Amino acid sequence: MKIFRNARLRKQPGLHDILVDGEKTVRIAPAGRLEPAPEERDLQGRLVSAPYVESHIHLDYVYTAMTPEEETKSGTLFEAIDRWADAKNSLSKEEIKERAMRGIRQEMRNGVQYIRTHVDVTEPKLTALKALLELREEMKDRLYLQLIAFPQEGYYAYPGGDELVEEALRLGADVVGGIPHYEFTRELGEKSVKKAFALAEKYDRLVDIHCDETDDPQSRFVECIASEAYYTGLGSRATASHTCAMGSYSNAYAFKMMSKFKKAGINFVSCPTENCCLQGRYDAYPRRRGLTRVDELVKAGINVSFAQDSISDPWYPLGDGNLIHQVDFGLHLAHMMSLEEISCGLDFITENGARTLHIEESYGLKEGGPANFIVLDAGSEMEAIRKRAGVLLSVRNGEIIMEKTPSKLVRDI
Ligand code: 17E
Ligand code: FE2
Repeated sequence: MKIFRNARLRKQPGLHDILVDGEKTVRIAPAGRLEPAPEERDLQGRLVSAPYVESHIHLDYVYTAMTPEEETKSGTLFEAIDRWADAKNSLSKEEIKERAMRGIRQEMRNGVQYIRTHVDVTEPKLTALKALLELREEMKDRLYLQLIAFPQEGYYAYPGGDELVEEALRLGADVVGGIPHYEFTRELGEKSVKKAFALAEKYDRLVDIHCDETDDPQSRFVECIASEAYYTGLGSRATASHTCAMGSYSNAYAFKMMSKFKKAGINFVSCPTENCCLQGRYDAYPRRRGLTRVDELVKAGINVSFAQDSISDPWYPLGDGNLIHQVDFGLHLAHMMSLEEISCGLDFITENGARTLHIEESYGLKEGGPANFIVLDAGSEMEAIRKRAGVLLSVRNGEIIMEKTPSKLVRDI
């Protein structure tokens, strides 16, 4: 038995004590009411949250940012995809595992315990997928890792892409991916979305599609995802990632679609730092922000999570796996600055992400649930977001798997 005392819980007044027995959270009581336990720890009023959920990253790409001669010059998505196409065929499984593990460690040091990663399967040997399947198994006690069979170069734009996605599902990928805006035509993009949903039905998997990652307001594959999710009944098992073009749609079209999204029950993932850097590249001023309509989706009651997308790859040279930065950027770029919106900011990287991953049942800090939680270096949600607070402690199945000391002012002004 262990007690973590004086925790500030999200969205609840006062302080609480958390009693852990083995791998489970057995009681959460107002502070001071629980009998002493053999192991105790005073959290001193710090904010406790369910662990962070990384709902969109490319772990096979991390730490591949190019040398200066090779770096992506235009800053656009399409140049980065071309660069990656040149580089990827010579990578070994061991090298991918080593980099992906560095990415995982970086994220876990910042409070992440659940990751959904895209894995590029447009490579004939499926080397990256095999690397990530091994890591999923090796890490399973410490990390929940979900793998997306993601055809970076398309189902059809890459010859045999559709068959490689299916082979990846047979090998054990959890989620079907796609990239309709990269196919040659609207028709082929539509066909790829239909294929993704057909595969999800055939293999009983989730769907998460890179969708409309462009400023082009003509890119409307999000309607195909909503329609397929609705008519197949896959609903909340489906996710549209990026949907940047929604920031450029007319209000009339966006308004029509909001009710369709709601009916279909699909999830959205926005990657604030990545989207604002990759988009707007063909604009002079005024320059678009590149994000989907986060505030409007949230107001319409549609699930949105924020995610990292890249750590140092041809798409984006920065990124540190600390998801509170995505909340900070996302709230700013989406104009979500009311006290209520800021206080709910952590939802984007916790419970909203868990809904997207379809893990709500086992997720969250609750009596009878797994003892998985993190402790932030802040006394409230508002303070956590304002200071972009770090994570000091990560507890998984009752064990402390990561611990940091708070940063300390050694000499004041
Ligand atoms: N691939 C893609 O299509 N879009 C991205 N933002 C990244 C990889 C990082
Ligand atoms: Fe992505």
